[in-house]
Amino acid sequence: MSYVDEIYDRVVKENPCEPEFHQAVKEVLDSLRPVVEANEAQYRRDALLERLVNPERQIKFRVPWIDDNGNVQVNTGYRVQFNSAIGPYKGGIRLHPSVNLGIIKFLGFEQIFKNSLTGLPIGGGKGGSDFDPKGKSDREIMSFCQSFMTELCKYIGADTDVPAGDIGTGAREIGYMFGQYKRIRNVFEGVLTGKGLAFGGSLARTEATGYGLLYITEEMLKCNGHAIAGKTVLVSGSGNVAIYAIEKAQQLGAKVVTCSDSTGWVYDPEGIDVAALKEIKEVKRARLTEYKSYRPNAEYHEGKGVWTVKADIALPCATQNELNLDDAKTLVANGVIAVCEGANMPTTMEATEYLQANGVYFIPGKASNAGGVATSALEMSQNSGRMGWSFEQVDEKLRNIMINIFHNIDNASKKYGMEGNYVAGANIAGFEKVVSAMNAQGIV
Ligand code: NDP
Ligand code: 2IT
Repeated sequence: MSYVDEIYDRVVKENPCEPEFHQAVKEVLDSLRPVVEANEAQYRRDALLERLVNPERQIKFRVPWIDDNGNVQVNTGYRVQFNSAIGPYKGGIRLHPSVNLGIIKFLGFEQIFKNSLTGLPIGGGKGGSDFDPKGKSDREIMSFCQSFMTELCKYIGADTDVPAGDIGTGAREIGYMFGQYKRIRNVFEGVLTGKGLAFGGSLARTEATGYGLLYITEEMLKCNGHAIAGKTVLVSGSGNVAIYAIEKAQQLGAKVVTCSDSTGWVYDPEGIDVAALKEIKEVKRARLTEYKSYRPNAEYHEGKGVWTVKADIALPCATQNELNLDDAKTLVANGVIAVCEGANMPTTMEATEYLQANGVYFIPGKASNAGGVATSALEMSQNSGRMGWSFEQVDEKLRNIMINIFHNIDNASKKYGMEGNYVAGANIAGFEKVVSAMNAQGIV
């Protein structure tokens, strides 16, 4: 049996009931076959793949907090410190009832390669909790965040592990966590990114993931002879990534006609009203059902349906496995030319293969949503240097990073005879830097 297959089988056996982690590992290992085969004897001797798929450390802890009725609630917290070969662990904190160890491991594993692709010195990690922020008061959110950080602060630090936002964790949660870290550890340092601008946050971090997604999409289309201006775009989700993806797509001259949340989706044939979306989601923290009161000509539908609308480009920006084989078939039948992932692993493996087999340009999240973590690394640099850059400076760096990522993954796909396969290109290019650092640092 090949080394790659052996390792995949072991991952499935040794990490039962973690299907998302298996999926993320399978996608990466399948892409790495040509590289692994060319170096098999050395990689086997050094147990390189065994070390790659085993987190350096994983922490699981109790998070007790008091709700507004005076009752104690208990959630589970996680931090998986996956790989520090090229820098301190870096990755977000997800707060969602679906969180479990397997989800955090899939995200942490993806983060290793994503962070490598940014070209900046950051290792891979991820954390989170099964806490559900929906419907909680500010006081309850603070109570949870403080308790979560009371334990997490023992394991993180500006040069050790730097968490950030993800689903359910935005500026409010990062603020409460930062305050508690500072109080307990008595250090004011860049231990979290996505901070408020008044206490070390970076301009353009809020926009970075969505903007970065559009910068790489634009570059990829340009290099394949297409323009983004005039295209019709489907976006799913209506959170941080989706909102700023829509905003930048519109600035680049595209028309975005959909967005969604976990209860329903909107079709606005005149183009999504971003100001309305920001007010509904960022200010009121309300549901998308409210969108119709701002835009009477828009349609609101319960359930899932974004991918049924005819368009040129699809940008899944909500959550994992939200675009399946049936959706991929509908998109292809409707003439979509590109799918670029804003979320982490939103496209199932079968759907990805179908899209690629039908000539759809496909950029995987670890490349196309890397603008968020890249800008987090820029926030870390500004914090270490005790300075701040302008919005334009950060945005320009972000744009250059995304353009570099595209050429890096494009070149890697060509180098291994898989031109245009950006999944293989991203996995290989991300892996090469990590593996060279791991080799240089010996067996650790
Ligand atoms: P937010 O919490 O801001 O928004 C998430 C959006 O996705 C909401 O509209 C939410 O709807 C929807 N959603 C979440 N879970 C589900 C689900 N199970 N089913 C259907 N809809 C769902 O998160 P972000 O925008 O920050 O994150 C979105 C994706 O992007 C995630 O995959 C995240 O890992 C990834 N990502 C985020 C980065 C960042 O910088 N924030 C960077 C790189 C990747 P509802 O509100 O109803 O739950
Ligand atoms: O998935 C991701 O890359 C993020 N949620 C952002 C991580 C970060 O450290 O900014």
